[in-house]
Amino acid sequence: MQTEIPCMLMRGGTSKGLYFLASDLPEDINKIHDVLLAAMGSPDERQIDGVGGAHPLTSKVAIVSKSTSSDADVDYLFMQVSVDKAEVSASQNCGNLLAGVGAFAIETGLVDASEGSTDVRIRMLNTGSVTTSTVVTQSGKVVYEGNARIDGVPGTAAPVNLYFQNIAGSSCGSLLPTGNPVDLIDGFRASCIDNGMPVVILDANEFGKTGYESPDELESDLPLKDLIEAIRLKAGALMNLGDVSKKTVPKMCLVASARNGGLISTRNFIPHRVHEAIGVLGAVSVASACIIAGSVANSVSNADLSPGKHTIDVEHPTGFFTVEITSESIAGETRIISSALLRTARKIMQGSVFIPSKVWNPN
Ligand code: NQM
Repeated sequence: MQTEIPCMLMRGGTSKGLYFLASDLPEDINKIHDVLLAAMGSPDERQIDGVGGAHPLTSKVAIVSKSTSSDADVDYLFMQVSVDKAEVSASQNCGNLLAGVGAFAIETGLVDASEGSTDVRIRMLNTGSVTTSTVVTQSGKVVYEGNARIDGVPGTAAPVNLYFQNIAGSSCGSLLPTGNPVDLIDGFRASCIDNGMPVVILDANEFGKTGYESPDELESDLPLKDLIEAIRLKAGALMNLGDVSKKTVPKMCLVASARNGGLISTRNFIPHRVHEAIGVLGAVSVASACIIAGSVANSVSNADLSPGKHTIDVEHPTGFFTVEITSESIAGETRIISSALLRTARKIMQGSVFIPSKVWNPN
């Protein structure tokens, strides 16, 4: 016997995952974990017995429901399903899967489509922040085709515009959770920042790296990975995240001078595999760090520190991620007001995922 659960497989930005209505899943969180592990085929390096794509970027889940809050239309809970471990974590947001949430909400009737475009206000339950996602819609339906292009995804698609306000300290309590633009951890300069995603920014050169290595090259450097993980565990505690040994945050970002016309070059450990591009809120945090005096990102990029609107091109292994950041300066301290960026998303499959009924049998 198998249990059949309705869902959609969608690409959100440069990631891919299953999108569920919360009402189609169990209420108990531990049961939800079991269901998601079975749906994705974890734990198994190949995820051969499920729909997971054998990489953290394709082993993601969005759980969506009508919002219980008056400032949002829908609630979105993000779950990272480990590939090779029986672990499911809600310790982080995911801005890439977020790009598909507006479309999913319209497709499932949680939000009515307007003519031309529809603004969907999404509460990210992982941190409580609200974002506005603008989705192209026509005649009551989501439009997926269009001319928008994002690096890391072949071809073009309809644009999804994401707008974030007041997301500083969403997981750690403040933009600079250690109180400093730079700390020394294990002898390395580290900028700990949270503007939507806790990220530790490190200068690649201090680790004997150019910062332009491929994800494969960095992943096969085991001493480097051990060194970065040791710093991560210490940084997690300093960033008010507690013991992060089983959490997917903070992310670890090696930065170097831009070399393709952007402002800064990045390689991101998320936290154990290396991203083929960069996460959405990860990019927002790195871009924010660029305009903070004294940070590693600022010294490497030499960014303009003046308050106002900055368009920041963050380079990554497969191109650029452009973030528009608006900041102000209060008593000499930089405050990030909002950020805006472009993503695309696409419904790939709609149907049911089947899991063994011994995992969950609602009947
Ligand atoms: O930072 C990968 C992704 C992400 C997260 C990760 C993301 C974000 O690319 O908002 O999108 O860092 O785990 O999906």
